[in-house]
Amino acid sequence: MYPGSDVLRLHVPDNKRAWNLKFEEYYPPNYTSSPVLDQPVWADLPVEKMKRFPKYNELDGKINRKSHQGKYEVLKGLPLNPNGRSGICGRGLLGRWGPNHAADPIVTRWLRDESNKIVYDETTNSPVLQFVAIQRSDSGDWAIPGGMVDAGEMVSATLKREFGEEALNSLEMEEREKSKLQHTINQLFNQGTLVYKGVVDDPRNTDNAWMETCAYNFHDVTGESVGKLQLQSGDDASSVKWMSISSNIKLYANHSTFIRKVALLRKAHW
Ligand code: RP5
Repeated sequence: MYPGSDVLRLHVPDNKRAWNLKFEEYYPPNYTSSPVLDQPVWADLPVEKMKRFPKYNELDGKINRKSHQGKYEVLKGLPLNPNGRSGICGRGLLGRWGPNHAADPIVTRWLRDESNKIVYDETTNSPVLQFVAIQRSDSGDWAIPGGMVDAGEMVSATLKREFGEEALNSLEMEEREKSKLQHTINQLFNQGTLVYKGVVDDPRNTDNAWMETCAYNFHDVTGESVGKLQLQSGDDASSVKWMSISSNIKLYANHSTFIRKVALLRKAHW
């Protein structure tokens, strides 16, 4: 079932997923949700209302329609998901035809005991890393506090903005408090490590609209910077916490694959 709807995806066997594989009986349902059809600023027009097709695979004015995964195909004016058939066409809950760009900040610190010593996992003998996780209010899943890159916005700005809004509730802060926080975030977010760039296996993806992200790790080595901040959920997050990283964590979409990369990078327990 497509999220937030009663539209059922058409089953796509693994051996028919790629667009170049023949699948003659492929007639997926066409669905675009009403919030998207209401034409908010973050959404494109329906194809029938367009004066021209978007400039796919290019920077289209301020809108980035390039994929991190290279050039994608366009069929009869509609872009095709680089990961193949999804069992549904249209845009679903996504605003843009083609890639919908997001950014994911993975903020980490070491798990420490009362005497401030780093905790090691007994089975792997590796230090335990924690990351700031939010609970999404749409699906209830725990996730990285990522968000959409606004038209014309730099990814580095999205990473800070989304972390502030979702994990620290910056939208509801007084100006003075906000600028103090901004300073701490700026310092930590100055040096990030890219851990993933590409399509997200997001439940909202369709044949013609899909999520892509840049996920960066920001590691607070001493635990004295962001590691000490008071977390408070805001915007479209209903909860926030430091989550200990291990192979048992269940997260939204394929976020746990990004977290695994961070664990490997930091030589932490997984
Ligand atoms: C995921 O959706 C991305 O990885 C990012 O975490 C998130 C962005 O969408 P919203 O949280 O803004 O809905 O695909």
